[in-house]
Amino acid sequence: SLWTFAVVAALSISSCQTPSAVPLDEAGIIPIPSSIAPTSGTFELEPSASIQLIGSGEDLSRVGAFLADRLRPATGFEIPVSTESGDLVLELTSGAASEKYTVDISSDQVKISSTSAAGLYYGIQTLVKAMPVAIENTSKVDTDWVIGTGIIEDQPEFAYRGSMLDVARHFISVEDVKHYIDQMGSLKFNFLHLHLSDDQGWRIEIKSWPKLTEIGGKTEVGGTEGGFFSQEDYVEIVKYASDRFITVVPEIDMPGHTNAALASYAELNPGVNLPDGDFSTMSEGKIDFDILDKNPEPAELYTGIEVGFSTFATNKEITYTFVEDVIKELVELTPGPYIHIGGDESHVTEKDDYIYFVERVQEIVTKYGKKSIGWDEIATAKLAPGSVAQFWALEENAILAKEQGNQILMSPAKRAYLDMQYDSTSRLGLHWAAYIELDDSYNWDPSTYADGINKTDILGVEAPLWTETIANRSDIEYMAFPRLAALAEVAWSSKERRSWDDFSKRIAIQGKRWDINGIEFYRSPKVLW
Ligand code: TNX
Repeated sequence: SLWTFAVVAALSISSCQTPSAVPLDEAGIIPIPSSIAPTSGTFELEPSASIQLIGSGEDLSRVGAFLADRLRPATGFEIPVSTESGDLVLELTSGAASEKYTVDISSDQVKISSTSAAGLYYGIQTLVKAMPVAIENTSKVDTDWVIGTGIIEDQPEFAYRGSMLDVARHFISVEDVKHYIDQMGSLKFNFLHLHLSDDQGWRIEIKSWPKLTEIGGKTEVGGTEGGFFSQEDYVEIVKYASDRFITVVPEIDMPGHTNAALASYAELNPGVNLPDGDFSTMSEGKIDFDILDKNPEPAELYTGIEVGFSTFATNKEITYTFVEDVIKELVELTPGPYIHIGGDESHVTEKDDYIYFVERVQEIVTKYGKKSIGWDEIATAKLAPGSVAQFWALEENAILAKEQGNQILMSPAKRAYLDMQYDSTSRLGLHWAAYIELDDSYNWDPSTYADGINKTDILGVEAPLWTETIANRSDIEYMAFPRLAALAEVAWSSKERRSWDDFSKRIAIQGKRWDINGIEFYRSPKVLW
């Protein structure tokens, strides 16, 4: 009949056409780019596809190889990389290096351009998120690799976009750190802060003070076996991160949060504390000054989750010898500009002693050519030029930093802490700061969050994952995802471009990617997954 003919004709016409693509602005790109201008065509990645590099340098070849490696497993295509004309073009343009990039998708070519390799890398991440989610598969999928045409222009809102892993409360293996770095890279984060020491564990080998890891690295929260990174492990992490344009910031938390070091070396302990002016109980009313010089007992290893009970002896030279040795070794392994000196919750350090300590430690960091980052309390001391205060709790400390002409890294515990429970039923996490549902981690603006702290005072945004309740990869994934993606967008995208309604749709697409990646993310009830 005529009707059958019409149906058959319609079917055969549609099967002859190029497969349709999702328009670029509905593809689910996270973080949302500065601008997306979709056009109505499609680009299809064919089995013969190749990558063309325009420009020169090792970094360019590296991102070329990265793109090919990213596309090969799921497509099964060969995807050679060369300077010959190709379907996927990576162009390093001249000009001052910036993270800004353009992705120009026409029906016969995709061109990513930037003045830096980092920018090209971000363009690659955007392109991958514009492709069908099947690209996440690690083995060949038979499908049409089609994307919508158009132009994407993009650049980050903040220079520092970070996440922190607390490898001290529970040790995290090199393999799991790398897995986390992969996700960070795909979300355009550029700083990984490693919290390498705390009361419950010392996690980085220091050759001049070997007992730190021999003793202080043994245990972790709950009394299970701890662990530590050898210097080779640490270098491997630094390299893996740097290949993804991520800079490692190592933290040695001090003078509080130091029980593991105090258990390893008795001489770092404050020892006998004479109450000011009250020596009446000393033998025959005479002060036995000898006792002040005697080595105190080492602290006991600690596997609980209380904070604020430990402190280095801030008045002994040995402490500064120790700190200098540690910083010196760390600096040799750390190409990035920052050393994080902790400084939080030093509740048993006298205020004056705390200030003296923080100022001296900053001097050591400066002497070795690096800048200090510290938790916001360090702003109660005199900050060295270029030191950064990491805001987590107290606005007044952020103001102190600003008044000294120093920048602030925004990690408000009520929004940016990945260890906070989503709600009272979350199987892991703490809730001393807040319950943080996905929309809470998304709906805030770093530039207006703290009174008196404006965009120009802010270096960037960091999402810390404390691990008191988090013991393995599955726990990390449940707490970090999907919130890490929300915080990536807070750090990268402008306030004008961000909208929860739109993000909630894009994160559902990201969820399909995570499912393919085997990432056990939290299925927030705020999203139609
Ligand atoms: C406070 S935030 C801490 C950490 C804990 C965290 C748990 C900060 C600078 N200090 O020692 O792990 O709360 O949420």
